[in-house]
Amino acid sequence: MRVRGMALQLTVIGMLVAAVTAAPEFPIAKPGCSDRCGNVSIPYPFGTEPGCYLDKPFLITCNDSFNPPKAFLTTSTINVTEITLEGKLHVEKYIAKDCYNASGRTRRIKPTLKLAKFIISDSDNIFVSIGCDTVASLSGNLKEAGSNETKYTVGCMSSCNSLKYVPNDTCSGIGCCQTSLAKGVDDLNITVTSQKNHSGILDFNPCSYAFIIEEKKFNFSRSSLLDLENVNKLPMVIDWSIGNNSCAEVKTNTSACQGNSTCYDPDNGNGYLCRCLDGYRGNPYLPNSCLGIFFYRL
Ligand SMILES: *[C@@H]1O[C@H](CO)[C@@H](O)[C@H](O)[C@H]1NC(C)=O
Ligand SMILES: *[C@@H]1O[C@H](CO)[C@@H](O)[C@H](O)[C@H]1NC(C)=O
Ligand SMILES: *[C@@H]1O[C@H](CO)[C@@H](O)[C@H](O)[C@H]1NC(C)=O
Ligand SMILES: *[C@@H]1O[C@H](CO)[C@@H](O)[C@H](O)[C@H]1NC(C)=O
Ligand SMILES: *[C@@H]1O[C@H](CO)[C@@H](O)[C@H](O)[C@H]1NC(C)=O
Ligand SMILES: *[C@@H]1O[C@H](CO)[C@@H](O)[C@H](O)[C@H]1NC(C)=O
Ligand SMILES: *[C@@H]1O[C@H](CO)[C@@H](O)[C@H](O)[C@H]1NC(C)=O
Ligand SMILES: *[C@@H]1O[C@H](CO)[C@@H](O)[C@H](O)[C@H]1NC(C)=O
Ligand SMILES: *[C@@H]1O[C@H](CO)[C@@H](O)[C@H](O)[C@H]1NC(C)=O
Ligand SMILES: *[C@@H]1O[C@H](CO)[C@@H](O)[C@H](O)[C@H]1NC(C)=O
Ligand SMILES: *[C@@H]1O[C@H](CO)[C@@H](O)[C@H](O)[C@H]1NC(C)=O
Ligand SMILES: CC(=O)N[C@H]1CO[C@H](CO)[C@@H](O)[C@@H]1O
Repeated sequence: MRVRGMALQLTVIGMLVAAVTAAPEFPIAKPGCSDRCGNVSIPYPFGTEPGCYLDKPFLITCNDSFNPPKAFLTTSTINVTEITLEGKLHVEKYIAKDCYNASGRTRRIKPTLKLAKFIISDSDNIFVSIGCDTVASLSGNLKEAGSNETKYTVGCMSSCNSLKYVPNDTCSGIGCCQTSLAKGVDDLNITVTSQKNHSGILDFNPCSYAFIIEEKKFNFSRSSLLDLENVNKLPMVIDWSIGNNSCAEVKTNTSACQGNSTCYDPDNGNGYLCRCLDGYRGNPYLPNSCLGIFFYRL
């Protein structure tokens, strides 16, 4: 009997989970506001039109001249692919390259990224450089609460004259090097250069590459040394939060967290985030949105 009861309970929970993950069953945008741009859902505090977003950093520019339309962070060229209510913004970022052929340099790209308000996620991303004649560096500004910005630099160097020394499928330091990021980076430059113009290795590695990438989406194989020449952008994660003050500093009544929700401090950067109380679901930044999960009919 008890076993039967438990099995039934499990089924009910299974159905609930299915019902909850199947569709966004609660409104995610303010009434009268658009909640998508092409394939990207836009939950408040983000929004695409005046009156639809919390304040300037949360503006998403939706460009309809693309099909499907593309979402950009504020008025920048930073391409947004996903926004989560848990404080993550998934974007696409250019990779740094220094490319050669037998006559010399053919192409050099040095991307910079300056975020007005948000922070590059140190828990989701890594810094990677790839190449067999490669010196890469990342220099960034660290923003810490209550102090001035400080600069930090990390570098990676790798050199290999034959593909056979490059382990396949692991970023081992030979032909591929990776490091973690510091907390609080909001502004960075990535540079990559070669020392010998890739001479003698042009057939399997014509370019040096460096980039920040979402760790989960990173895969290295020997063919990356060649194939990345044709890849321009890779996915990266940005941490967003509201305002400049922590939950403790924001008075309960002035925080943007609405009914049936609670305030919490992000792991990275200033500001605060909101979350529906346990057993409630909705957009905690919208009034009357966090409702008990039994409100949602199976
Ligand atoms: C994006 O939307 C288009 C139609 O608007 C659809 O064909 C395509 O599969 C979608 N892509 C993704 C990755 O969801
Ligand atoms: C949309 O993208 C096109 C092509 O890149 C560009 O010319 C145009 O200025 C963009 N429009 C807006 C509103 O950003
Ligand atoms: C934006 O990201 C999408 C999805 O990855 C990509 O297909 C597209 O080329 C990017 N657009 C621009 C303008 O960078
Ligand atoms: C190298 O590339 C340049 C332009 O990208 C081209 O003009 C030149 O012919 C190339 N040299 C060789 C040896 O392929
Ligand atoms: C690399 O190529 C540049 C021209 O692109 C040339 O000035 C330089 O001398 C070359 N260096 C080496 C080590 O071959
Ligand atoms: C990045 O480069 C720009 C222009 O070269 C410079 O003004 C800025 O201070 C650099 N930022 C960092 C974090 O090094
Ligand atoms: C920040 O910089 C300003 C001016 O450069 C200086 O007066 C102040 O003491 C610095 N604050 C900290 C916390 O280092
Ligand atoms: C390296 O790994 C890739 C991806 O797993 C695989 O497709 C390829 O065959 C491997 N190459 C060698 C030389 O083992
Ligand atoms: C946060 O601080 C920045 C710069 O100090 C300021 O421009 C901005 O208005 C502040 N934002 C809020 C919501 O207080
Ligand atoms: C918040 O608002 C409620 C009702 O308006 C009031 O009773 C309470 O004292 C306020 N709390 C603070 C910390 O301002
Ligand atoms: C809190 O949740 C309850 C139960 O779902 C709902 O009746 C109530 O309106 C919610 N309150 C707010 C302020 O959203
Ligand atoms: C960084 C990198 O090499 N990413 C590659 C991982 O694999 C996918 C699909 O195989 C490629 O599209 C990426 O470029």
